[in-house]
Amino acid sequence: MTTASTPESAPGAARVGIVMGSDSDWPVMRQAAEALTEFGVPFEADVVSAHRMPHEMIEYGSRAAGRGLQVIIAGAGGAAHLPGMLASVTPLPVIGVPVPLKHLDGLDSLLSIVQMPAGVPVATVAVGNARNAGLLAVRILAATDTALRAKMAAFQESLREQAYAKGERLRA
Ligand code: RP5
Repeated sequence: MTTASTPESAPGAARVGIVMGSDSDWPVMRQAAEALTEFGVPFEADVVSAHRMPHEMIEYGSRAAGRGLQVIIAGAGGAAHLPGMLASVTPLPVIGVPVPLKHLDGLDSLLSIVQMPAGVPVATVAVGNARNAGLLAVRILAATDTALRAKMAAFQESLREQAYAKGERLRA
């Protein structure tokens, strides 16, 4: 089901599944793929629409853990039911990305994803911030992956150095 405009995968068996309701979400969702690529985390990317392909969506979520995926990143816009529905059929952590559409600035997407009932969590990032979804997936994996944790610590140090450099430019 991979679309022409999405990468099929990064090298290695996918640890993270990136899914989205439409290939029109890809310009936002590709930021998650880029973050995972930076950390060398293998992923797969696909279109799995909750409303247009409900049976495939349930199959994707039901089979994800058994196929070796460890985290799912799901993005959708508008009536964004994909992350929540996946979370209801998989024991894996699901990170939701509210994709902003033409109307309502993504508030509809955000509320559709974040307002989950108790017992079925979706870790929701800011509207359009798929990069943070990728970074959060890295952190989840890093909890049991010391090499990845070291990479994340180095990345965080680079953020600190960048912040210092900005301050130095102001003081100069
Ligand atoms: C949602 O509808 C998708 O996730 C996308 O954000 C939005 C529009 O989809 P297209 O009409 O562009 O395919 O389900």
